[in-house]
Amino acid sequence: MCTLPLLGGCSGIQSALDPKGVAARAIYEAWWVMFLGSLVILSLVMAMALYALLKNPDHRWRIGSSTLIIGGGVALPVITITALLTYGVQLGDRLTSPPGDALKIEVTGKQWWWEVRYPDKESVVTANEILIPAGRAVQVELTTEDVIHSFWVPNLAGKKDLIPGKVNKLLLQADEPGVFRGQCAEFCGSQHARMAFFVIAKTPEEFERWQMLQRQVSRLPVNPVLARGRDAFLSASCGECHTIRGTSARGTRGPDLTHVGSRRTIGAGMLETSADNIGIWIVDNQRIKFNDRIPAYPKLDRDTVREIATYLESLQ
Ligand code: HEC
Ligand SMILES: [Cu+2]
Repeated sequence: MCTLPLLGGCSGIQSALDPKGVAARAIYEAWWVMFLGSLVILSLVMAMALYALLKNPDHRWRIGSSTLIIGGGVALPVITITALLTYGVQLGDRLTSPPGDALKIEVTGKQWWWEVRYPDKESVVTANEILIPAGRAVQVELTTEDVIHSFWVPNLAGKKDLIPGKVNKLLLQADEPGVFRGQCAEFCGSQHARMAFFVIAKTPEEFERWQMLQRQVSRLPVNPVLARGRDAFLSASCGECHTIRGTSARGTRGPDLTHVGSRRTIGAGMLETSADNIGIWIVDNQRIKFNDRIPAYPKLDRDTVREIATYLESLQ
């Protein structure tokens, strides 16, 4: 009974047993093949053990014959493991080699967030959010700027490490539009568990529209509050680490904020995007994500923080 609540983890969000894409379905199949296969073998072994324990000793020779020992102990494992290996290698190929016309997306792991670039559309750079067109194969090229991370969106694909100096490829394809949560799956430092992201599958038209918007430079402030927010952002040297295209902010150590207001969350899944939460993040990010590479700004006065936050939220 006590395992019942655990089974709840087998469905829905971030579950490999609820596949919503091509690669995830192949892995799901493999999971069942291995699970059922091991169940058959376990039952056989258990049946023989029970036979040996409970049957009259005079009959035990039946399961001790050398044919059975060589057949079951050598031949059977060789055959099943070879079959499984062939199946596994073929499956692995299917999961890593997408078709030639696949959309390319570059993802770089950083302590502790994800930078996402669309190399076909030079200026599209975002963070912790990967928009893809549903139904189309996407080749994600994974690398890291610091330590090893691991990219895992269980509903869509297998797990793949991001390794310094190396580019790993992964096929991502969603059947239908939807939002799929992903998570760094390799311990990469103290805030490893707070390194989430979302893959958002859109219809091809919505995806095109999104890309068009993302290519544009940042929105101009349309009222004095937003203008003060932008100026405060620039004079607080946030631009040392952040880029807002269309302003003098060109830093690259933190996420590109040109369209930060259009993202679902900030801080790699930590807070929902809203002016209030951006304000909280600016003042208190070291409490939200201790040791993170953004300094906290407890000394900025409340009004300034609110103006910066309102400005950033307006960057749709
Ligand atoms: C020393 C570099 C640095 C400076 C200076 C800096 N940031 Fe950041 N900022 C970062 C890093 C790194 C992250 C990513 C943190 C994470 O998600 O773990 C970040 C994240 C953010 C985010 C969340 C973005 C997202 O998409 O998740 C906002 C908003 C933000 N910073 C605003 C500011 C503001 C406003 C200032 C100036 C008051 C500022 N930052 C100064 C490095 C910096
Ligand atoms: Cu990580």
